[in-house]
Amino acid sequence: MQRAIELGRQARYWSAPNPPVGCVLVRDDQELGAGFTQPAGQAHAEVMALNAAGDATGATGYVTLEPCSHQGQTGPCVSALIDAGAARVVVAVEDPNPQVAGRGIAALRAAGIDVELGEGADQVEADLAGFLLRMRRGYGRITLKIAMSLDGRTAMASGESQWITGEDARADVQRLRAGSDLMVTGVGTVLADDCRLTLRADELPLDGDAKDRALAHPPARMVLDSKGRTPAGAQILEGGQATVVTAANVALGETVHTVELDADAEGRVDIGAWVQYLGEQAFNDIMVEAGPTLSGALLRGGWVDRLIIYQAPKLLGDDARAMAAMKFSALAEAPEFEINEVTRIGADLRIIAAPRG
Ligand code: AOF
Ligand code: ZN
Repeated sequence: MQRAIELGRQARYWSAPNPPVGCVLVRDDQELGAGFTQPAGQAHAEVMALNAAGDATGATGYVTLEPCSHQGQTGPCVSALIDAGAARVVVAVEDPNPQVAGRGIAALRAAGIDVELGEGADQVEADLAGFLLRMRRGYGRITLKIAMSLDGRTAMASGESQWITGEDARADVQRLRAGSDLMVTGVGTVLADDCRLTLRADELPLDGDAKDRALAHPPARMVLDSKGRTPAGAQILEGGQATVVTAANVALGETVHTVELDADAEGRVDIGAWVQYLGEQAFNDIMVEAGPTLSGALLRGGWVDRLIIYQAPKLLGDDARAMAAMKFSALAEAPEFEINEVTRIGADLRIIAAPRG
């Protein structure tokens, strides 16, 4: 299973919206074949492993996610495993996709195959978090990434913010972007930084095949821009790939992919409507890199599943901008987080936290 988990991780930069699954086929302690999920619409992990194995009669299959039972863009993996003569299948996590949801395991058992569930489940729950959340609640994982100073500031009063953190932290962000399906920012950041939210081949700290897979499947990009203020010449619009989400009928030009969603009481894009749209678009991992307005709206509304903070050993002073527009009058109102990981990245710290409770 550990090897299947490692294989699944090799699919993480390119399988979306399909989850990155790994599979190993074993007989008499010999590996017969192994594989991981190919890009959407192509072979699943089990099919890759079966193709590599040739004959799998009497084999045990280790799979990180319950094999699919449905005819999707590819044929059901359970049929492939049954036809190949597998004797036993060890599954880490049940697939919450309503088209599968236990039916894969039931079909294997009905065909006389022994099925074990749960080995490696904790690791796979973490690796497939975005996909599993989307299937269980309707939209994927929302990660908010912030680069800040030791005193919690994210830009000077002038808006200057390039760069607070060092080169290593920025390279780490490139890797996080590669593992996301969608990058999101607010129009304020587009106006202040003219950000692109792209992957940069020369800055991406991956090698060989992993780098090729990441660059072949870069994340989609999106600007939340309620009133349609994104300038026609903004770098993020170059190439016509980015989506601009507005809360009003605004014309941004024929080449700009614009989506109009419901407005909230303040005339801003309603976050609930936006999140529903993200679910419809099947994004598993959504990463937000934004200024205090959008970051504040997401944090205040409790929409952030994961906070990734890069903290640089600098002090920007109290004229500098806070990470999120929020006001509380008592300590009891302050949102609380649990820190899951602290890592040194070059001269900076990376803190990964999740809302408490
Ligand atoms: C598997 N093995 O490696 C993966 C699975 O549209 P399709 O046919 O590609 O099916 C996509 C669904 O299949 C996806 O939503 C998820 O439920 C499952 N992913 N299943 O047996 C795999 N990646
Ligand atoms: Zn499948």
